[in-house]
Order: sequence, then C-alpha cells, then structure tokens
Amino acid sequence: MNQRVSQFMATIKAKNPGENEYHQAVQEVAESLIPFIEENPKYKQAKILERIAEPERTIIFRVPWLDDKGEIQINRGFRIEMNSAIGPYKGGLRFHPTVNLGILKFLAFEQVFKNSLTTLPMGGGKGGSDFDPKGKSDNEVMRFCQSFMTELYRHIGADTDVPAGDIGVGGREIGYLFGQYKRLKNEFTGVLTGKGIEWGGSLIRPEATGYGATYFAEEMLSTRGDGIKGKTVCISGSGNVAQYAAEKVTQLGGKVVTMSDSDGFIYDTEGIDSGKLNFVMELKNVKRGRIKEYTTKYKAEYHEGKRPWGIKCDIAMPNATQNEIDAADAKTLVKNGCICVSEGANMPSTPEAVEVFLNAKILYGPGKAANAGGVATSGLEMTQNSMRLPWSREEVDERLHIIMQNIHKTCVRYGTGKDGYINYVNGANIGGFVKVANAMLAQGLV
Ligand code: NDP
Ligand code: 2IT
Repeated sequence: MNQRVSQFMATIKAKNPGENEYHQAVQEVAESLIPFIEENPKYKQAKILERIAEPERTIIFRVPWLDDKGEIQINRGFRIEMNSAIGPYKGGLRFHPTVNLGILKFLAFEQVFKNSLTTLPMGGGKGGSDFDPKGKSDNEVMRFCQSFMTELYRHIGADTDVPAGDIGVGGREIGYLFGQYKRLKNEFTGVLTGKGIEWGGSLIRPEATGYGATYFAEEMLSTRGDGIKGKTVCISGSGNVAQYAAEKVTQLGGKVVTMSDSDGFIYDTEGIDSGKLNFVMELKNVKRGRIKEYTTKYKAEYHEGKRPWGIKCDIAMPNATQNEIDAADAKTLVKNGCICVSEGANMPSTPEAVEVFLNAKILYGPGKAANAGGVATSGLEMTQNSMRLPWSREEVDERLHIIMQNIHKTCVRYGTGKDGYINYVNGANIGGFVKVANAMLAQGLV
C-alpha cells in the first residue's frame, strides 16, 4: 500500500475502531483519490478527504415496540448524515439483524460519491436498524416502523434528509414510515422516496436499481463491441434489485440462470424467464417465502448454503449484500470465462476479489457506479414531488437510461489508464469526488 494511504488509514482506524466495513470502503476510495489529490493540491490543503471521512452528524436512538404477544422489544435505530455539500442527505434505510454503526457508515460514505455521480443534487446519508423483518407479522412491522419514525421524523425533511429503502425496507415499510411522518408533522411532502404510486411515488423507482445495473453492464460491454444479448448471467439475491436486474437482462436477450437468498441458490439451466420471474416476485414480495421453493414449481438445482459464483457465466451481477464475492469466488468466475461484473449490491466484492477482476482486466463496475440508478430515480421522484407533477413510465426510464450512460462516461473519463483499460473503481471514486470537493471548497470550512 502507498505510504500516504497507510498513514491516512491508520487515523481512520484509530478514530473508528472495529468498524471493518467502514475501513474497507474508505480504503478503496483513498487508494484511488490520494494519488489524484497529490496532483491537485487545493484538495490536499483543504483536507477535503479527511473531512469527507467524518460524518456531518450521526444519530443513534432507541426503538421500543410491542410484538404480537404484547411483549416489549427494543431495537437500535441509526441515521448517518454524511455529507450535504451538493444537496440534502439522501440514502436508504436498512432493516437487518447485522446492521451496526460501521456498516451504515460504509453505506453512507459510498452514497456520497454515488449520489454525486448521478448528476442530481443529492448529498449522502444512510440509516436503519438491527430489526429483523423476517418472520414478523405486518402489524409488528407497522408498529416497529411507527416507533422508528417517532424519533427519526425530527431529523429529516424534504429539504434536509430524504431516506428510502434498502435491504429489508421496501414498499410496505416506506408506507408505514410515511404514514407516521405525515401524522407527526401534519405535512404531505417528499420526505421519503420509494413511495407508492398513488401517494407521491415515481413510476420505475421499484425497477430502477436492477434496470440501472443492467444498463451499466450494457454500457461496459459496448466498449468492447459486445452486449447482453445471448449472454449467460449469474445473479445473487432475490429481492428488489435482483428481481428487476433479472427482468431487464431477460428483456435484453440474456439468460439468467441463478438467483439466491441467505439460505442458498437455485440454478435453472433453461433460464429464469419472465413467467418464472413472476413466480419469484410473488414468492418473495407477497408470500415472503424462501428461494428453495422455486424447485417445487420448476426444474432447477438447489444448492443449500452456497453462493452462485461457481456456476459458469459470462456476466455476474451480485445483488444481495456486502462481501458476497471473495477472492476464491472471483478467481472461479474469471476461470469460467466471466467477462463482466456489474454490482447491484453495495460493496459485494471484497478488496481481494476486486484485485482479481482488475488484474484479469475484465469489465468490473463497482456498486457506487453500477447501482446508482436506484438513488438517481429517487432523485427523479423528488423532482416530481417538487413539481407536483408525475412523469410517465417512458419518461422516467429514458432519464434513468441517460443517467446510467452519463455515469459510465464519467467513469471512462476519470478511469481510463495508459494502456486503455478502464478502471471503473478509480473512475467512479474520482468522478464522484470532484463535484463534492469543489462544493466543499466553495462553501468554506464546513
Ligand atoms: P432486499 O431486502 O429486497 O433483498 C435482499 C436480498 O439479498 C434477499 O434475497 C436476501 O436474502 C439477500 N441477502 C440479504 N442479506 C444477505 C446476507 N447477509 N447474505 C446472503 N444474502 C443476503 O434488498 P435490495 O434488493 O433492496 O438490496 C440488495 C442490495 O442492493 C444491497 O446491497 C443494497 O444495499 C443494494 N442496493 C439497493 C438499492 C435499492 O434501491 N433497493 C439501491 C442500491 C443498492 P434473505 O431474504 O434470505 O435475507
Ligand atoms: O444504496 C442505495 O443507493 C439505496 N439503497 C437507494 C437510496 C435511495 O435514496 O434511493
């Protein structure tokens, strides 16, 4: 590691002890940015990177709620307000038992660069809770959401901080959260995105992350005169991002052969076509069942406790969670002929896995670029809320597509090396940094 990077990381680790995912996210960015900052001393002198790595505000709160048996449950709630240089804090809420401060800080940090890449005026934030929605009744989820918002409402607002969904937070949870916010503030505003279409939501927002990651893959492939048509694609996850990535890949003529959840993955050699995907959507979004149940209806292998990266594919789309591809998985993917990785999830590849992809010079699209379509379309939802005028499906999809093409262009501009290989990691980190850094310089010591 470069000496300046290791000095910088020593301070980060000392100030944020035990927050491993946060260290990981900051180090990746520092490795791209420190050489760039050395060439641009105005950023160095103003200690922009040091400031970006310290959240503007961190809120941690108690979330007490009553379960269906009348027993009191206590969870912990968080909101990390990371950076507001280019717009109100913006980023999702994650409800998952693994949630802790370090994980949400990594997500909030990545969000700052991602949101800048979208070209829309959004700062970075993230929040959530260690609450596990799995196995809870709708009433329990509602009571939890109401209690969570009873504290969060005082910190957020349409021009202050605009949360949305992430793992464990979908349309149902956004509905309960919005209802409680409206009740407490007596205001109907665009304080959350991912809202239902009848009450201020945007068409295409549910599809946006998965569609966007697929558009990004198509852009990367086009730099080599290639495309998704005819390609075999391994997808992990079976939630919001995975479902709509599968839909778009299939529409563009690719064949999706795997989907997964935290228990295992299914492998359907014939491809998960639109009829089969409808079954997965019903299974996951309505019945809230396990991916294993796919095999009760369709012919497919089920691999308990395994991730799909051992299956031969041309394109891999990790769409479940952080650090779900390790170095061994990455080597297997490359050995099996994988030419493109487009990350729907945030930081799904370990640093060692990323190194494998970059050394093999395959097309590697890191999450903060490839999955930016979700938050970009949240930005478009905010625009429509401000105008009080909804756009058509075609209009939003067209704008999403153009935004993904522009993010790709930014990555090419900042990430192309002397040998012509596009390092999308450097491209996304530097491209996302410049706008935020210039705004911070202009706004003085904040
Ligand atoms: P969902 O909750 O809808 O789905 C998550 C999926 O990932 C489920 O299949 C879940 O399986 C699986 N999963 C979650 N945690 C783990 C784990 N620890 N190990 C293995 N599998 C796991 O979430 P999303 O689809 O919204 O999010 C997926 C990823 O995409 C996350 O990294 C998120 O940060 C990222 N993302 C999401 C955006 C959005 O708009 N929703 C935007 C940009 C990025 P199980 O049901 O068994 O838990
Ligand atoms: O990681 C992400 O970009 C999201 N979960 C979406 C955030 C948003 O505000 O739409």
